[in-house]
Amino acid sequence: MIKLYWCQNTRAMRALWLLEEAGVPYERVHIDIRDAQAKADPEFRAASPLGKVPALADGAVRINDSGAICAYIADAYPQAGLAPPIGDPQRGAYLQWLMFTNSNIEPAMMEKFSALTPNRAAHGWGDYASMLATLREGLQTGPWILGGRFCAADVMLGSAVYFLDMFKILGDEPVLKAYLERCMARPAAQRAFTVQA
Ligand SMILES: N[C@@H](CCC(=O)N[C@@H](CS)C(=O)NCC(=O)O)C(=O)O
Repeated sequence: MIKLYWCQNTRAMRALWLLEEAGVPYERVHIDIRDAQAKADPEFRAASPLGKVPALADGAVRINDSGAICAYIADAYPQAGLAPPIGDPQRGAYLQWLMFTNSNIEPAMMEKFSALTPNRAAHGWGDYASMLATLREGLQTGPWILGGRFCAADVMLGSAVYFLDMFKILGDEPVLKAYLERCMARPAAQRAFTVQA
């Protein structure tokens, strides 16, 4: 059975949300990321050498990146319909948006927090404003990033928008706020975001 190393109010919510969407059995293992002893647990470190959550163990498989974990779960359980299969015309757009959170939103968010001067040409993520504009444009049609079909990329993007909103750096973004509301209204998201250690 899948073992998910998790801590509340962290990026681990993404993996938990996707497991809930998939409706597959899993074991949730709480790792308090503020507790050095808990993070030193050898089984946890085998799955997460950096000592970060989420991390996943499934048989011999070990993954420690939320995007990779979401990709793995969506592909491992095709019956849940959370990823367009290889050969599907939407597979390319799916992969692009699945990666967008960790490759664009996260670094742009950290740049914003650190008040760094963006260098659009040198930085792979452009800058905060162009990242937001790209996401807004992608969600213009909606309701989900691939249109009518909810997928694992929505879990990655929805949880990222959740953090932007929580950190009060989202700004006046009606399209993104409406998307966030749709995401949070999903029963699987509610379960994942409210569960306690
Ligand atoms: N790129 C990783 C980032 C994971 C990450 O930064 N997790 C934070 C919590 S949100 C963490 O575990 N921090 C604890 C630490 O670094 O000690 C992912 O998306 O999974």
